[in-house]
Amino acid sequence: MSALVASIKEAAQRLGFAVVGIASVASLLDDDQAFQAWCEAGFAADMNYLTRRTALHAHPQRLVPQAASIITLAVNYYAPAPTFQHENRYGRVARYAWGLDYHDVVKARLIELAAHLEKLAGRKIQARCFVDAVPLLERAVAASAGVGFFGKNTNLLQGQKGSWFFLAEILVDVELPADRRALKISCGTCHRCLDACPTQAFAAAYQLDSRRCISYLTIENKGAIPVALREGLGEWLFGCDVCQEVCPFNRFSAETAWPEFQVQAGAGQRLDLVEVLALSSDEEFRARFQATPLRRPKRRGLLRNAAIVAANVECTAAVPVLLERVTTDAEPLIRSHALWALARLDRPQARALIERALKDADALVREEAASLLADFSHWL
Ligand code: B12
Ligand code: SF4
Ligand code: SF4
Repeated sequence: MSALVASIKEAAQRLGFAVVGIASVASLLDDDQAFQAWCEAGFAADMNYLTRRTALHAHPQRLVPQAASIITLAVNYYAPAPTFQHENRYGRVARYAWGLDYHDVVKARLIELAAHLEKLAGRKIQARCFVDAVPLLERAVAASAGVGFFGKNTNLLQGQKGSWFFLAEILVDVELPADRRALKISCGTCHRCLDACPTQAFAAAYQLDSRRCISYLTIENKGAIPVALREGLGEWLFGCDVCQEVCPFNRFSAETAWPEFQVQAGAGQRLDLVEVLALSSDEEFRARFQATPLRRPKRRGLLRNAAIVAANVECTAAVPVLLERVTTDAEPLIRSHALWALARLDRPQARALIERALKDADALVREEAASLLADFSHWL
């Protein structure tokens, strides 16, 4: 290892990065093929930011032409918490979103690390700092430098530390010797994650069909959640951790050193569904979830999810607020999902509202009502 790389790694570890590697900027040809095939199969669902510029993702130098090396980093976000219980009242938040928004938190420390590198290099450098949501196969870049290996659940895993970590990169115009891929380590014959997925989202090992993944459905998806998948969401209000929770590599996860990812720093592990469903304006929503990843699906997306989870966990305390959403909410997405939830929690009240919803101004609500009416005729 060169003295410069050793100093970079030391500085990164001081700043709280759990693993640091140096990756080459060369195109990742096998990953390119896998990525193109994945998009063509429709597995990217409607995430246009993935399918819009497919020529970039596996080619770091197309993304940042002046880049000569990539510093690839892992940030442990594993925070301790009691076992989740829904108590007919709470929805569950995926672990990565318990604390503050990692985009902002991690980026700040990447910038510090880049400034340090500039001092070490003894000249002005060009450095671009990325965390998620960038047209780059972050896992493939990290894997190429031995930061982890691909699990069958498609997450990047580390043999000793599991998969509860974010990935981040600094693309620099400084030439650094690249690390090698880690020693051969793999899932072997294990297939727990593939079996445990509540919505059968794995088309095969290493291939996730986002259209069925709860993480996609509750966070990235802007529209309705398909009726056939709603029960499969179970208690998951935001994201999903099932395929990581069952993974044997996660048995020995160590606690994060970043206070920003502790449960009390942000929205936490669970949310009161009645409280979420009572958020009646975008301003209230933004104030409640400021600086956390839960802002991503906006009020309309989070309340859509909350309505489904309320029905799934039999949260009868939510009936009054669901009635209010169905009758007064300006968002058709919320009105339609609240109606679906009411039909499960309070059939007599829902019956009357379905008649009304058949004449709703919005087609989404009318369709939901018509499909519920058809269900009702089966139940009667
Ligand atoms: C789009 C996206 C999603 C989508 C699609 C997920 C997916 N599997 O692609 C959705 C919304 C579903 C999602 C969910 C989650 N995401 Co996400 N997501 C992304 C994003 C923005 C792009 C991923 C991408 O390019 N996918 C395209 C496909 C083709 O890539 P891939 O699945 O990695 O496929 C590779 C391998 O399968 C491999 N491969 C193919 N065949 C084979 C065969 C063998 C034998 C092997 C070894 C490999 C292999 O080649 C492919 C190309 O490299 C990245 C950030 C980024 N820019 O990379 C974060 C990222 C992947 N997500 C992340 C996280 C934390 C999550 C969630 C855990 C959040 C949650 N708890 O709800 C879940 C996990 C779900 C899961 N099982 O993957 C982290 C993952 C960190 C880690 N340790 O791996 C990332 C890296 C963000 C970050 N910077 O930290 N995500
Ligand atoms: S995040 Fe949940 S829904 Fe998505 S693949 Fe993993 S277990 Fe399945
Ligand atoms: S659960 Fe098993 S198959 Fe899935 S990622 Fe973990 S080790 Fe691999």
